[in-house]
Amino acid sequence: MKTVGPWRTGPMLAVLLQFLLPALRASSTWSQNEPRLQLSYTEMRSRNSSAVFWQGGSSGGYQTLLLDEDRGWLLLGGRDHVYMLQSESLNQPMRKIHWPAGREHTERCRHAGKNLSTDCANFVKLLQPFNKTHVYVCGTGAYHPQCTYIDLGHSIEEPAFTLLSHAVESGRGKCPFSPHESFTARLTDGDLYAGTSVDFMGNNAAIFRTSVHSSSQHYIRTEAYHDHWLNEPEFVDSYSIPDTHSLDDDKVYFFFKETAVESNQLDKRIYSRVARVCKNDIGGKRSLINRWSTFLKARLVCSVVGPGGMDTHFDELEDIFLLETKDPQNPVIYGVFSTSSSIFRGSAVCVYSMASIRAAFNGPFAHKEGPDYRWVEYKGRIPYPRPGTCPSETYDPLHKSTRDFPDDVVSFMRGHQLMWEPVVPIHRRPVFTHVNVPYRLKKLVVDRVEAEDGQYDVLHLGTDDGKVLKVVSIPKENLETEEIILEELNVFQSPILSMELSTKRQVLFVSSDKEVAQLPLQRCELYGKACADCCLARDPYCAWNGTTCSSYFPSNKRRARRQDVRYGDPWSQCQDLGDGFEDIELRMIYAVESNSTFLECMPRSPQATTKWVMQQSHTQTTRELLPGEDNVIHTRRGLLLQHITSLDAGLYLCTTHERLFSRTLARYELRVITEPHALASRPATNHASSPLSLKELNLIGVSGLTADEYCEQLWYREKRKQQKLRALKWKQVSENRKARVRRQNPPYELLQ
Ligand SMILES: *[C@@H]1O[C@H](CO)[C@@H](O)[C@H](O)[C@H]1NC(C)=O
Ligand SMILES: *[C@@H]1O[C@H](CO)[C@@H](O)[C@H](O)[C@H]1NC(C)=O
Ligand SMILES: *[C@@H]1O[C@H](CO)[C@@H](O)[C@H](O)[C@H]1NC(C)=O
Ligand SMILES: *[C@@H]1O[C@H](CO)[C@@H](O)[C@H](O)[C@H]1NC(C)=O
Ligand SMILES: CC(=O)N[C@H]1CO[C@H](CO)[C@@H](O)[C@@H]1O
Repeated sequence: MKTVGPWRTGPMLAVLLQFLLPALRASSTWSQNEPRLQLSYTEMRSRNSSAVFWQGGSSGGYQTLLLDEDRGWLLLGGRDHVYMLQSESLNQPMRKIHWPAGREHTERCRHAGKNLSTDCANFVKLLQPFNKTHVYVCGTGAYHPQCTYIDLGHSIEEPAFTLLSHAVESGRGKCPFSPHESFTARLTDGDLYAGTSVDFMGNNAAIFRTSVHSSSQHYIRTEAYHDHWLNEPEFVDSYSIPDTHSLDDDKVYFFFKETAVESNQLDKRIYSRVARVCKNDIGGKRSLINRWSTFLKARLVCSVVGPGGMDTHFDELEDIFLLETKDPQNPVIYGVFSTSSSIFRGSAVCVYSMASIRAAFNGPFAHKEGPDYRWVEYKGRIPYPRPGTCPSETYDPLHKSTRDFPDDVVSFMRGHQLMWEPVVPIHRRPVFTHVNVPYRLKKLVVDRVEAEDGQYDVLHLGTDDGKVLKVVSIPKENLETEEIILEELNVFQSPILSMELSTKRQVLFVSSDKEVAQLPLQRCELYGKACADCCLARDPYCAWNGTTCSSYFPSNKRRARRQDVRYGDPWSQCQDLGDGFEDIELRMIYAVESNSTFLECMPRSPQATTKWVMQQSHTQTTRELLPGEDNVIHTRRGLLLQHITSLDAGLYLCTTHERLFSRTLARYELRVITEPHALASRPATNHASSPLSLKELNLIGVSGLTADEYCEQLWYREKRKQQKLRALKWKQVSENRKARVRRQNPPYELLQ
């Protein structure tokens, strides 16, 4: 879409609209629920967010994290440096290694027109465990990639943490030249599997296997410059996953996006892919020498069905998380995707089973044929052994290695890398969609959490504007899911580049270019001080323990812990639901006729709706104040009454409603003063609430402000005043408490 000339605008627009309209239409029906808890950038840095920030290194470029759960280390790769932090707390002393690029490479990089500070340095892109004592590390080396080992030693307390500078080797095929290139690599059994480019310009990208432990220069790769192998790929992730009980069947899976050869569109379309190779692939004998002879790829689909039956695709893979299960052959694959469109912004999370991925690779091949040379399902003869099968002596003694494959298998592999069937997500739809927001989801980790009523996969999502979202997707009866955004944390002001989850320490590490943050997985106490708040939040990490909302451990005594993730029903969980009302005192408000006043009532959760009920003094009739009535404006923070008349005098009750639960938040008695001087002679009141002063009343009714600005002003004024009064009132409230009748049945009796 970037390169469209004006002459193509017509058809382009048509294509675009055809693609976009169902999505836009659908988006209005998607629930864009508000996060239960939202912490701003400043709040995140206040003490009660319990986040720890690390800016200890000045190098920046923190793209790479490696967590060692057992030894409590967090390795961090930056510009010209590797840091060793303590995963217990980032505040503890750190160690660092300085590993710059060679001077001649820095010079050459600069002469080639690259930027000294953002390009021509050694950006550490890879940190992979090698053996018990060593970590394999690669950096871009000012467009001259290099790799070596870091020796951690045997001691946990006194780690060696030294770079083996004598063992530095070329990083070609292991690490990209550019620090900005998306890249993946996985070290397994002494071999490094990498998706990277091997040239200065980044044009020659491939999936490589290079040997790390031997000095051999041997490598194997995808064919260069053949767009049906790989077409402008952007690599995302890679994993080694066993396929059967036989080691011979072990495969490495790659996740990436690329320009789709098969899409047949006027414009370039990006598709997401999963590809795989056999670990024991050593290439062909007469053909495909040093090339994969088992490389296959399939499209990874993440889409929602629009109202017209047309799918909206989230085509651009951003990140993959592999959730391990008891069965090593069948981890659960989580992917986060975004839309390709620059107009319609949206992201989605889809979940794939290994079974569906294997099904695609065992299904039909795709093939380009026919007079119009289109991609179709291949229906011809498939040679034996089936292309993509790993050679295994037990399976067929004639095929000990890929070099023993018959010629027809090898030549079939040359022309058939793409599978016909795509991989579809579990339940054929995303578990989470997030559209029409000004940011994209970029990173994801998933935590499988034991809750009182079952297991939940909690998603921690990093955005391109520095937020971390915590989301839980709750299955409902009809295969639908309910998506709840539990938290939105504004951690950084720049994109999240990397995330690591420590289940052992129950923290999440996230990095941006300049900083690293350590975030506890829960902030239960911020959901509220009542059992109902805790329960309504539906956070699998949190439960009501009788006194506070605090983190839930399944091992705790069951009865004492109150949690209901599935339904979030306080009636079933919380005993003392009168808690809200007992402390709600009746506040007296005076207003001058024909002026305005504001009654504050702020719901404790953004997911709650507010209702106002009023009992008129004159008539004693009770009615609900509906939005759209003449002189009332409902705002998120309360009720604005304009052009007050004596008919507005009376009792006002604010209740909030969330699913089946409702509670009272505020009660007011509004008295209307017809003559301002009456204020002076007004008899002293015993009431806790003090009336507005004449000066304050003068401020009300100001014109020239928008309703919002006006409310904002009133709200802050009211808030300041309330804070002053609170201390005083509290004393009175406790004195009056005994005398107060406890009401059980809201709402109308509560008005007195
Ligand atoms: C954090 O604590 C401060 C004072 O200790 C308080 O004013 C603020 O409301 C708290 N923030 C949250 C989100 O609870
Ligand atoms: C290099 O990049 C930095 C940061 O983007 C910028 O401030 C600087 O001007 C650039 N230098 C050159 C020589 O382009
Ligand atoms: C780990 O690998 C390094 C680098 O090859 C080697 O020097 C070291 O002896 C190995 N350590 C163990 C425990 O195998
Ligand atoms: C509930 O949790 C809080 C905070 O963790 C703790 O202070 C309190 O003692 C706990 N109460 C009970 C009854 O366990
Ligand atoms: C007593 C009081 O505040 N009166 C004000 C009501 O509003 C008008 C303007 O709308 C002001 O002029 C009054 O002073």
